[in-house]
Amino acid sequence: MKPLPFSGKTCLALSGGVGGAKLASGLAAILPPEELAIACNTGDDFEHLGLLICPDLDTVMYTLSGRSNAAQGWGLADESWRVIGALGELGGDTWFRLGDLDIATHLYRQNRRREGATLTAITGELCAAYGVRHPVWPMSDQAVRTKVIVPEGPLKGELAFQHYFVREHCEPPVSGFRFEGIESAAPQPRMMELLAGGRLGAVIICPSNPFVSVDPIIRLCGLREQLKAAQVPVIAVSPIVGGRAIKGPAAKMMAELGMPVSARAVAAYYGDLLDGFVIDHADAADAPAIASLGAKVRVTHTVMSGMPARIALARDVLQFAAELAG
Ligand code: FO1
Repeated sequence: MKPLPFSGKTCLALSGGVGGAKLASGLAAILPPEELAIACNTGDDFEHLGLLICPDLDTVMYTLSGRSNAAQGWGLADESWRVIGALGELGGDTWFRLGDLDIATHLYRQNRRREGATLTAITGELCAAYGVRHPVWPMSDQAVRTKVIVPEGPLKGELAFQHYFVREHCEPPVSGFRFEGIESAAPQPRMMELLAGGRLGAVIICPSNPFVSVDPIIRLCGLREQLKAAQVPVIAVSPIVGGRAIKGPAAKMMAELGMPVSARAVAAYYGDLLDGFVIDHADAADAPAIASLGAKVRVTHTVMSGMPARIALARDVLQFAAELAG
């Protein structure tokens, strides 16, 4: 096995959703904490039952801790549902499934927020408690909330992300997104320091939904410019394989936005931000067309059906980044 590249450097992974957490865990399995930092989307966050829920932060944290519910992708393994069940008995909201163990995370976070701690600090405390040694950062300590724009029908207007994703099961057709608060949200300072400093080795955009997991991060003030100015490879892994998303509404959204549902369309969407784009063997025929867009293309196995596949993809991505850096 070739030695890992970027020793002494730090790779920045941008992650959202379950797919992002999977690659983040593969990277964390092979890179030590000082050589990997994970910036997570917080556009999915929402206040629910008096608690601030941070799904993409918690999914990365639980996945890196080895405690996540692998079948579900989100939440904790060995979960029980007595509190949400009792809440239902009382007539409370149960559409968003909060497990008993997961509620401990939300209670801790809510209490620390009440004490004035930043989301970055709270996430660090929770990660330490869950045994996660790699830095996991919210993309910003200020609230950014993804609104899904529904152009017609009974839900016409804007839907809060979790109302779209969970309560409405991603059914309403979408015509766009708005990231409320993004104009005044400061990008995660530690991420900006890493991007501006000399320790950065590569930026890896995980196979997350480009519209609602990656865009909220890269559209933070000044971040896209900073990514392009960074003298390191920026690589994305396609979340679309063989014309479909492995998990989540990315493919449905692309169709509703009038885009072809293809890895190539994702590469075109990211545009000149990318130095490299990683696609699955299922899309190998698209490689020349994608390469003509400007980014170098790597064809490999991108479907992560377990820890060995996550680690293999992480290695591939790092080797690819090293070749581009070379
Ligand atoms: N996703 C669901 O489809 N149904 C749920 O009831 C649900 C509850 C939930 C609770 C905590 C949490 O951290 C995530 C949860 N998710 C649930 C997943 C979440 O909606 C998505 O993972 C992200 O927002 C999409 O990336």
